[in-house]
Amino acid sequence: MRAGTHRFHRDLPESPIWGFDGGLPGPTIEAERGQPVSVEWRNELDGPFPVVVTTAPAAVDADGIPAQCVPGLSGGRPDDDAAALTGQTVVHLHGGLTPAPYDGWAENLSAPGQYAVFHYPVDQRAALLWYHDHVMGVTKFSVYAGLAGLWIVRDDRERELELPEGPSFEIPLLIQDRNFDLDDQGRLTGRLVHKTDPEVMEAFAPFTMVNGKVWPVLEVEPATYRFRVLNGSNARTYRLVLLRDGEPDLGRIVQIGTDHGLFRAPVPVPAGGLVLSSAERADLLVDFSHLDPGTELTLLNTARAPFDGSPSAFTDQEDAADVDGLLPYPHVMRFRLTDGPTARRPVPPELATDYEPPAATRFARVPHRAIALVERELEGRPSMLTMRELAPAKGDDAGPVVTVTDGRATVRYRAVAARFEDATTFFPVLDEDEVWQFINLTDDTHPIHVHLDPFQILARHPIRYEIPEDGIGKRDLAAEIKLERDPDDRLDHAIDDNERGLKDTVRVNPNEIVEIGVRFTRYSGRYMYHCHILEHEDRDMMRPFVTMPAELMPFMHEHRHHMFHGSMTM
Ligand SMILES: [Cu+2]
Repeated sequence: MRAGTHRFHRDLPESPIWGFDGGLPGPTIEAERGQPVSVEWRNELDGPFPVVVTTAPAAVDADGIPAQCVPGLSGGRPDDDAAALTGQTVVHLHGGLTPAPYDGWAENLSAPGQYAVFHYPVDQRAALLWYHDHVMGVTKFSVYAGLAGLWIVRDDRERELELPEGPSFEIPLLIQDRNFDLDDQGRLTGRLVHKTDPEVMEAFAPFTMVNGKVWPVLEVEPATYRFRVLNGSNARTYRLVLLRDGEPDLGRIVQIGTDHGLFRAPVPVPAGGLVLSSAERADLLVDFSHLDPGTELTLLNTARAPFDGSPSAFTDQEDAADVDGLLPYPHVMRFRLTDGPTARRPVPPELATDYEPPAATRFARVPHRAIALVERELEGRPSMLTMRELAPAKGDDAGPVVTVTDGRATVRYRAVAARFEDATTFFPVLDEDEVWQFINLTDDTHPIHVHLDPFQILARHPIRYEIPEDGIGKRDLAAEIKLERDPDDRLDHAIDDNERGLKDTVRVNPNEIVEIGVRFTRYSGRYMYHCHILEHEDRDMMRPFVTMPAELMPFMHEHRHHMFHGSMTM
């Protein structure tokens, strides 16, 4: 990890950045399944922190334009604490089945001049992973400064299917948003700006870049391309629509994989567009054959920010910009057809054979854990977002409780943890199935990422809830949740076809409980799960869990008290 410079657009001056190998994105690492890789992550960062961090004094300017939609500091003061950052790092391989000592625990830091040697077994199916800094409290700044790169795992199954591999027909698309400073004359300086405002604690930057370039053009031949798409933004969720002549042209896209690799069978992308929240991946085959040279296609983002799961309001390209939705420039990139031989590849009808869709019976009687996502508003400071781990309340518990009612049955919970530093309450047993239920009691969609093994999404349930006055305490939580749909709720709470694969990040929408089925394997130790909106993860939507081998559980008996056996909702 080194300081370097990077040109985000040919018309921009060079920007100081921090990057792996001094570049942005970092070098793409390709690894073969079953061939372990060791990386010496050397921290050689120096010089000042390359990003100006600020909070605009007002959410909108005198003309009513949101501060986050324009470059510059919008009258905000540069944050002195961020300017004083010296570059402590710890690298996490997102999606890696990594032993705990090498997983990038957020508090195990390397200072400049120090290094960490991490051993990655790479004993996992082919997938697009990514590595990025994961430092406690300031991941939002170090990833924004450039500390992220791609890691591709290859395996034999993909080769059997003869999927495009490597240049020129397999291309990773790392999508991120960035903002830049202005000089006294109002010209863009290239200096990176991380700007929030009094109403929005996440940075939703106006300029979209792909692989480090703002609004790039990719020349493509009339052939089938494989795009490995990753949303590496701090907070922004994208809903990607491919346009030709201003009309949606999604039919030429087939999705063959997600976070942890191939689906069982290809699926079309959702009619409204491909939704990717922070850290989600999509493996796409796009058929450009039979398009004339010179044809241009545009990739557009139609998702408002902050994202709340609302369906697409997109009608046409001309009015896709939505400044109130913090989307001043919906443009992502363009594809331009060149001359070349037509090379259409058939899409294999059967892809992965190494996993089954989750059977209801498999997960009906296994341990269930419940986590409530809550936002605690604070006077004069940004909100505190936390994940409240819930444990069954005792019958005589008179304290604040969370009740979940499904028809006649009511389950009562008590919040037992809120902040990262609170005592660990989750001790999953290796090689045993579990169900984790994420209960969203906020107005935004949270992409929840679980380290170590992938999971499958079992259900999305619509809910209505009430939180009494002062119901959200520092640790305590009181809420009445009903498993029923609010008549005003516009979300369908469906599991999309392209979410029915092996995932490591799941969108938990407002008014919704998401259930995932997970089984941790192989590695015992201390891991993390968290919201992948980096501004949320840093404050304080992240919690530890400890995986334990079964033979140790008789000696750790009390850890089993924090869960239900069996279902509360199914
Ligand atoms: Cu979040």
